[in-house]
Amino acid sequence: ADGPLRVLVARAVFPDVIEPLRAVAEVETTPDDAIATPEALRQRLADKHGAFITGSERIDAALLDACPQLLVVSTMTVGVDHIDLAACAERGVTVTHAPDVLTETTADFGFALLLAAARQVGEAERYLRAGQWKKWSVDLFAGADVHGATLGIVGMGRIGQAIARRAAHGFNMRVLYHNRKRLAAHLEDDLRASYRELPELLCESRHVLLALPYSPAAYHLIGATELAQMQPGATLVNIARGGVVDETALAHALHSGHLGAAGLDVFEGEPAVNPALLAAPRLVLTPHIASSSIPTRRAMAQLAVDNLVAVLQGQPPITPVA
Ligand code: 8YV
Repeated sequence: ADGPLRVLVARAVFPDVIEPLRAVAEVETTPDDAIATPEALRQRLADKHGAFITGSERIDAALLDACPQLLVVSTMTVGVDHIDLAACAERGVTVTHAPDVLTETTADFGFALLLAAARQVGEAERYLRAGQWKKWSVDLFAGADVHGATLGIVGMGRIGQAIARRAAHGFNMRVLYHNRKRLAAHLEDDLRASYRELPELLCESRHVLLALPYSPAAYHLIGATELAQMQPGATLVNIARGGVVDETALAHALHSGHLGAAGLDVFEGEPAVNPALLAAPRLVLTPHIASSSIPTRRAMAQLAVDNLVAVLQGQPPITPVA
């Protein structure tokens, strides 16, 4: 490219992590609210060669056509469902993401949501804060056990496997999994996990945790039919993407009492949350924070920066999207 390379950092991110970018490009940083609309992103990105984005910025064909100099899009997320990969490939735009660095932190949070849902941590805390705790009783917030129960994991990638390890080795759980591809036998042995088709997994599991990447094929993978296949009193946890679950059907399954509890970190219209979910009982809701520990968010940003620096210097990306 002629003249200096230019990079947009589309979010307020750790300034010290961004700093090395300045050695290879002119860096435009943006306050968090500056790119609230696709039009604002398009304007800021129009003359750039590189983009540092998060899961909130949508990269589609129309945007790419407005950014003819763009060489590389680096997202600090593992999920890439916000990026039109085919449109990037057609235009020769390299796409990198941030796998591995968030796996353990995200798996921790999957367990946090599972435990919080099964043991009604959110509702119990609200009850106490509301001054409703007048006496102890035997069945006060009596929930389901997590340890020793059967956990069904849908999506056995890096994060699913990290959850399986915690479940089998730390909580003595029986682990079932469903995945597009079966794992190698030695990996199944190591994880103590057994493959199931989705309907069998749903009906055999006390707790079901969703950790699959989003694709159009995963849209409402868990709907009314699948919820009905789950055990009475079962728990559903979603740390994947909101679109995987039919939220209205989930709210029904909680209201009817068929489902024991649920925990959601992701929502179809996030940051807007379906009012049916807000009104549903025994449901723990968090604002897409499964990867949000300080060290991990720094590591995600660092990897996104390292990828940008590599590509802008003409080197191969460290973690390209396959
Ligand atoms: C992000 C995520 O925090 O990496 C992912 O795919 O979902 C999270 O780690 C989220 O996308 C916000 O940018």
